[in-house]
Amino acid sequence: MKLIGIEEHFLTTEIGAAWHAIGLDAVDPSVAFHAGKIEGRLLDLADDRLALMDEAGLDVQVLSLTTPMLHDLGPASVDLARRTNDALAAAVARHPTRFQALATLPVAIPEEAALELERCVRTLGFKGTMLCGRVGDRHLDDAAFSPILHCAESLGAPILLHPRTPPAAVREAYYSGIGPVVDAAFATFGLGWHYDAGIQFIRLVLAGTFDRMPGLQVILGHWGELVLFYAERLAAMDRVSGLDQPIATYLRRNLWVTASGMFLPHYLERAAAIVGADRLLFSTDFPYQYRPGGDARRFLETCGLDEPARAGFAHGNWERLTGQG
Ligand code: GRE
Ligand code: ZN
Repeated sequence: MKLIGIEEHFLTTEIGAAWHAIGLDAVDPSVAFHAGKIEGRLLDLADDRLALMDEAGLDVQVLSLTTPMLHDLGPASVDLARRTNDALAAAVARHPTRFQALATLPVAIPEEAALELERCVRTLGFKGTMLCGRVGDRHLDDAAFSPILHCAESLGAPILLHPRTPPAAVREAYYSGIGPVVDAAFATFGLGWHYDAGIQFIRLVLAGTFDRMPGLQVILGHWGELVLFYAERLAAMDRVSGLDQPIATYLRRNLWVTASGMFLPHYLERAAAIVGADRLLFSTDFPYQYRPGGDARRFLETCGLDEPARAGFAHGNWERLTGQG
């Protein structure tokens, strides 16, 4: 059975250098997570990556830039995004059966970002885009970003809404004072990232984004970035939300959920109960969750879904979402 991973990351030396040039390593601990062996794996878009995919049993990687993307890079990100997307398109062209692509956007300049998304999907054949939530102190539901969301909706291009490190004031208030190393982990992969991404999605719902753009499709990683677990509490806001639909409706109509390398059948079961098994997408979150021994393929085989749902999870749901095949 064909297995497609839809959250699989890369980095370029140019973007790594641009992060360092603005001192992002001092502000965002996630930059340090991309160093050493991980960096080597992020930078490679050729044989080494293909060998690790073979080992994991992954046929296709849908490639996206790693966090925090270009969110902090300002106007320079316009040209940087174009160069990054062109380089990614060349890698996909070299291995068209093994790689697909999500666009890297200059989100801080939303009109340019919308144009670049259109170029990537229409001209380069990309399948959608990834965004890392807020840009500076503006959340994704800010009217400034509506050109990007409208463009994604009209192209039928999904948005993978990825975690990023919470803003400094939130880190200071909630994720500090235990010890520098633990604080950084707590604010990022330990918990902070996941609240951040989940909250960005719920903000889009509550701001009426999906009433204005009923066709917009968003993907959350890590089985729904915490918010799905609390679907019943979220639904209690229906009485006050003023939205066209109950919140549960947006979860079944506008949301898709991916594994991000968390190979846990109970999480899958919970996500399927909320969004539907036909909205589950496979991913390994390469290279961060890479473990030797072929566990990606093994999870597919032991995940508890029946055969048709398993085929959807492995490839069919992604192909349907992105109009392939
Ligand atoms: C991710 O992209 O999900 C990620 C990182 C760095 C460390 C762990 C992780 O970017 O899951
Ligand atoms: Zn990721």
